[in-house]
Amino acid sequence: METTLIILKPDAVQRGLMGQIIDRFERKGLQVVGARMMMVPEELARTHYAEHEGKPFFPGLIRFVTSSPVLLLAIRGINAVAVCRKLIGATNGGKAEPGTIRGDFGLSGGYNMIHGSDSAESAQRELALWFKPEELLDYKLDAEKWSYDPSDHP
Ligand code: IDP
Ligand code: MG
Repeated sequence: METTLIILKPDAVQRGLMGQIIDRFERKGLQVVGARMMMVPEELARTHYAEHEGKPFFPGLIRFVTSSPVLLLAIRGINAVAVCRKLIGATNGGKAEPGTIRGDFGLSGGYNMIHGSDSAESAQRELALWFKPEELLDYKLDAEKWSYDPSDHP
């Protein structure tokens, strides 16, 4: 089991897409183990996106993610990091495949609605950055026995 960090960015919240996006994860069979809305402090945004510091879009990205509330989600499942990235689709909504979240709901390169950790290491770093340990809940999802074959489990 893997847990990944998802952030519904200000455009998703403002466009009223939170429910539809969460639905994509739930209907896939993934488990929501943490959720919180917040205004993002600039320092936290800079730390989260540190790998992009110095790129031309960086100042606009920081302005964007700090401009209005975001919804943080921690999503758990087998291979959750890769599964979520696949559900999210390519960075630019205009190029993302139909059927993905970005491909179905957006057109923009920057205002692309959602962040998902890109590796298991990023997920660990980012979950620690955004959530307190006690905010990540360990609970049994009863439907899980119908979402996974016993042989799916490592
Ligand atoms: P990702 O979110 O698909 O992992 P990254 O390359 O890690 O994409 O970029 C982080 C975020 O920075 C993107 O989700 C997007 O909001 C923004 N971004 C990336 N590239 C551009 C760009 O070329 N123009 C404007 N914003 C960008
Ligand atoms: Mg990225």
